[in-house]
Amino acid sequence: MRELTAVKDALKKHQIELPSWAFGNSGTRFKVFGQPGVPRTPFEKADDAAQVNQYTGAAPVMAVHIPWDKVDDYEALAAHANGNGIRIGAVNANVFQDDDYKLGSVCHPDPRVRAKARAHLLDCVDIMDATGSRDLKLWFADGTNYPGQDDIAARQDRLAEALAAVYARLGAGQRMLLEYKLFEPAFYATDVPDWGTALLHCTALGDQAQVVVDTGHHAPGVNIEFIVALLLKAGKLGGFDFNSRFYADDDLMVGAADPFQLFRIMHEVIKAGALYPGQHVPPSPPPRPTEITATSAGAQPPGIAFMLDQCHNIEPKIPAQIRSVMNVQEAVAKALLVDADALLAAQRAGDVLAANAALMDAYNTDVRPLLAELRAELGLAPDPVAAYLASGYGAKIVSERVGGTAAGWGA
Ligand code: RM4
Ligand code: MN
Repeated sequence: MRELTAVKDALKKHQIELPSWAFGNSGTRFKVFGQPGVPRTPFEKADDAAQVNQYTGAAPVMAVHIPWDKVDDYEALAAHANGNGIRIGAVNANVFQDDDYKLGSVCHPDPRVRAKARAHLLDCVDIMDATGSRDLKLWFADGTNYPGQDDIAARQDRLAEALAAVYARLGAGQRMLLEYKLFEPAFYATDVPDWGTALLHCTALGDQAQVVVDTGHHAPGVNIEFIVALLLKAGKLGGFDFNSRFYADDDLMVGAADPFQLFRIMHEVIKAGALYPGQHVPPSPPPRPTEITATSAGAQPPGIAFMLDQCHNIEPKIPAQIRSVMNVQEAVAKALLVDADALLAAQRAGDVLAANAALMDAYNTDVRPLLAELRAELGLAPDPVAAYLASGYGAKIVSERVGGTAAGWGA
């Protein structure tokens, strides 16, 4: 087991990014059950996100989704967030909720629709400039439902053309994060269905383009940590959209369905020294002559965005976000506890059981007392959910947020 002070120090440097949309109403295609007190504006979403950060001390960033978080003055939104101790994170483009996008956005057969989608993506970069955001996150609902509906290869060319135009607009220090998803809303062929497709596009674009792994966007049984390990090696892992799934893209709380998978993912991140900029890299086997090495970047550059992408359809939203942050922290703490020397020695000796035990010993450790200690060191309550519930904030927003239109994407 690693020294506990080092584990706590690493945890203190690890930051989690919250999705603004988690605080608004959401639902399934069958029904949105509205909750009292949900934000009416992006400013109120930032207030709620700040609560999550206040009680966890680990989530000082809020991603926005445009146009769900459209405001007249983005600098004012960023200043409001800053005043609450958080900052604006990834700007998520939305080119999937307009009638024009019935057959796609940047891959649409009609150049007029493609131009409209591209203009929106460029507007999102303007918003990044105004808010100081580093990341443009792109997820496309593009795809086809029937064989022959459109030309698969031509759609890839249209996608590449749009991505190149937007990439050229990025400023220094800004990144384009491309997210893949197996299916939905398209059912026959999705235009960015997997990490291979995303990686091909990002590699063609350059160092400022990286892949986002949304943990809910794979077929059941896919080994996500394998994908993570390979993207890290290639210097192309830009971020995560964390959530849990039992069936498809369920967007449930991260760590709820499969905390062991989350641990395995974080183990790969920590091995690659990518938990936070400057993370100490544990020992690893010496490289072999044929080793797959990073592309142009040379190594995984610092700064993976550890984002949540979740919806809280039936549970209260702010405590659900707090719980999610805690779940990530528990996985990180366990992964930090892996005895890297023992693991490496067992692997080199071909000792299957000892190697597996090195991982399982860490995973089976109850890290909750350690995290409570960490919070005490940061001047926080040991149980963030209980502290939030006792604060009265939930009742306050229910009584204050009357009138206006509750935020949400509808269904
Ligand atoms: C997509 C994808 C994106 C998210 C939208 C709402 O499935 O996960 O990241 O922004 O949903
Ligand atoms: Mn996502």
